Amino acid sequence: MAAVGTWAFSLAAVETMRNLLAGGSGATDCVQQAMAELENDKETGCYLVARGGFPNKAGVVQCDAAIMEGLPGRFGAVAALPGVGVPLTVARMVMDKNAHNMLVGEGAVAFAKEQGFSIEDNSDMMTAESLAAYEEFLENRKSSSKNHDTLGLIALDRLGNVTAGVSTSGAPFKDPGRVGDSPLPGCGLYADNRAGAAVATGDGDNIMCFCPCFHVVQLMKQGLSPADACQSVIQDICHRVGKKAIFEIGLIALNMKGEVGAASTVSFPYTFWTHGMAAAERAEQPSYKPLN
Ligand code: SD4
Repeated sequence: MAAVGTWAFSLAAVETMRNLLAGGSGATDCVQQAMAELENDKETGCYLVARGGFPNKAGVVQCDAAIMEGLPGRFGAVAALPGVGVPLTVARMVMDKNAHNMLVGEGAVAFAKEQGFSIEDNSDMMTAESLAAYEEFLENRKSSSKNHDTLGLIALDRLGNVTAGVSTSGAPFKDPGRVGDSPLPGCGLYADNRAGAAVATGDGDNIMCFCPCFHVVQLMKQGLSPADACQSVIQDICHRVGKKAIFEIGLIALNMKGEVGAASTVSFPYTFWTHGMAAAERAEQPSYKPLN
């Protein structure tokens, strides 16, 4: 059993997953429940997660979220979804109950309503801070926010099932309808019970061009450790784009032995717990230094 999360603020979520895993919960329930607690918390919205996240250019908080199990074909996602404090729960319902795997915008809203969610006013998704940041954006027409957070979680349960989940309000002040890497399979997340799982965070418009999570999981399948797999993918991206064009991307991976690894183009804090540890801990992955 093991659990990991992106960025330092994921510690509470990894602790939640540790408790649930120890109590016998399945990986998907762990990821969903731990994610929901932080998604719905206005305090963590400033990390670009659901309620309290930054709105788009039109002032509306639109969220992307996805969940993938390590069993083949088990994936669900929503994108550009407004008015729901727990977008990953809707993504899970898409996986479990819808004939399709990804719903966006109005279609995602209609499905969420069908499932019993009430679509909240945008004002309930905002905080005083996100409103102030939006007003500043309207004045300057550019974002002063350098935030590239996003909550990515992975859990490995006692039955050997691995699940990855990602939730984000996306790039601050994005165009309405913009979809980032987070809900795209292989880009923001990937899971395979024969190898492990990976999640990504950072500049989604660039990340989605490289399918980095799929790549990490394939390398783990070939025998690389999570750390070496993440490092190899970051190295490959750096070689392809060159030092000047390198963008923000952080990867974290977990294999079926419960080993954890990360790599990133920026200094990247993450949190993890593996069976035998008394509590979840923080770790810091130093930035990868490209040679060319
Ligand atoms: C995205 N990776 O939508 C996410 C969140 C983020 O700047 O970092 N946005 O691109």
